[in-house]
Amino acid sequence: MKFIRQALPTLMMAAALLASTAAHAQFKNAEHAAKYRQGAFTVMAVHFGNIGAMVNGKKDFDAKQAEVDANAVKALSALPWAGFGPETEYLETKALPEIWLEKEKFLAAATKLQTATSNLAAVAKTGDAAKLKVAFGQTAKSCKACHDAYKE
Ligand code: ASC
Repeated sequence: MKFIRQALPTLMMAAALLASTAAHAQFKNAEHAAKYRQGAFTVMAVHFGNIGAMVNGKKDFDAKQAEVDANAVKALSALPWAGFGPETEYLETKALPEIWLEKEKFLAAATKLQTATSNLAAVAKTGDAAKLKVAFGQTAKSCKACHDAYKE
């Protein structure tokens, strides 16, 4: 158990690398890769926004819907990173050069988001709205940290 816990960050990085290699092969060119990552972020924001509306009282809380949304956020949060390949570095987007200058730091932040979204999905499954509000806040913090550092 202790070994697993110690090895977890390494295993997660390895999994992320594998996932990025797999997705990378599908891109036609740099523009396509950027469109892919932007699409993943766009869809993720819709589902994350649904949860936000529910936990902030702008929409009635629907546990089943929250679970669907959280599962979508979790799955989508694994995807965009493959779209930040070196060939996309010089495209004109809101992505800042620091992404490519500090790639390891950027990917560590991406891994942090995925930890937060895994927790979000696990909490959504319990149907506890108060706990989901907390998990939503933690995930939003992770989104924001990356936007502050890496998004124009
Ligand atoms: C959202 C959304 C984001 C994050 C971010 C959190 O709902 O679309 O990008 O939350 O604003 O600070």
